Amino acid sequence: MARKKIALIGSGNIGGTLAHLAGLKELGDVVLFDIAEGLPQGKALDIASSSPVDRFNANFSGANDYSAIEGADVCIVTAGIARKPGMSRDDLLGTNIKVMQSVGEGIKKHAPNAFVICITNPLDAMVWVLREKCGLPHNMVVGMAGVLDSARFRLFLAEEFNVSVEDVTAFVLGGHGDTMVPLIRYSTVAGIPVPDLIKMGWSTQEKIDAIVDRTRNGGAEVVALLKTGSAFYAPASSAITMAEAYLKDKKRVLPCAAFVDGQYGLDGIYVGVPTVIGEGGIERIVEINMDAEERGMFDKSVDAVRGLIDACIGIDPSLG
Ligand code: A3D
Repeated sequence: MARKKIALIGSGNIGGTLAHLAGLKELGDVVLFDIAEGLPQGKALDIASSSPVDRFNANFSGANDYSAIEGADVCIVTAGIARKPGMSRDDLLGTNIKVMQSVGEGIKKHAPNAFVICITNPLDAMVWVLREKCGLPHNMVVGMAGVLDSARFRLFLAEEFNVSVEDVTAFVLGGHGDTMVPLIRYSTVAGIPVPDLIKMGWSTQEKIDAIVDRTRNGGAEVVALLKTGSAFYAPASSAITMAEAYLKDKKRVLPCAAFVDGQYGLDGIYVGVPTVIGEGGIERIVEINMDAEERGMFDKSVDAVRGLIDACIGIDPSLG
């Protein structure tokens, strides 16, 4: 059986980490693509040189021409610019729309059957633009944000409760930004919902509210510390989890920026919702019950995403 082909479009901090993880997990052969000459080739050679040491079998190559991604099974897109301190994700919009144009055309021509995972920010708007530009079916184009946001939420909850991160599940809905909706009611330690843990005296509402706030600002906290860019280890792990769910038909239930059309009363928008990822790409969108307060937060988040999409159409009227 031929190995799967994974194309990484953008070979910066996240792209390089993705390549390394894809190798370590033997998900397939990896092509790194970037507009910067030498960068994808250098990272490909460096990671390939670690394969005899870490004992994994995968071919790595670097390219500056889209023909190299021909026939890819998975494309993970990180091309564009990342945040620096003081920048919001939305500040990236103008530059990254143009990048999505060329990436979309490259995927359309060379990898029309791929499962495409977008990471470029501002995420919910960029995955929408990328889908418009590449024209692939909506179920095959998805944005990575919820896996990362819920991982941050899980980490902070595990630290608060002094339990293993493995036993904490956490739930995050909505857009990837300050309006994201971490849902306490659906977050658990080994099945025990967080509100029950508060009643059991494991924490207080105030402390959990502070954790929700920290989760919403988790990306900015890393940006402020790094000073030269944004988070890349956890974003790469999160996207690899999604790619693996697709390649191995795992039917994982993962929160992703998926195209929602009808569900949640929404009409054709990319936003963070629980999904099932398997060989069919986004096979299902899971519709959960929200109380009035949760729905209010979700609607606010959806409005913020719509605002970004309108801004994209303002910059590139062909998107309208
Ligand atoms: P960085 O290390 O700067 O890498 C980006 C790469 O894209 C660079 O190597 C560029 O040369 C390359 N590039 C620029 N324009 C093009 C183009 N037209 N075609 C191909 N390659 C191009 O950034 P990064 O890897 O740290 O982050 C990548 C993106 O992910 C940024 O937009 C971040 O904001 C975003 N990001 C998203 C999340 C989410 O949770 C959604 C988290 C962290 C970062």
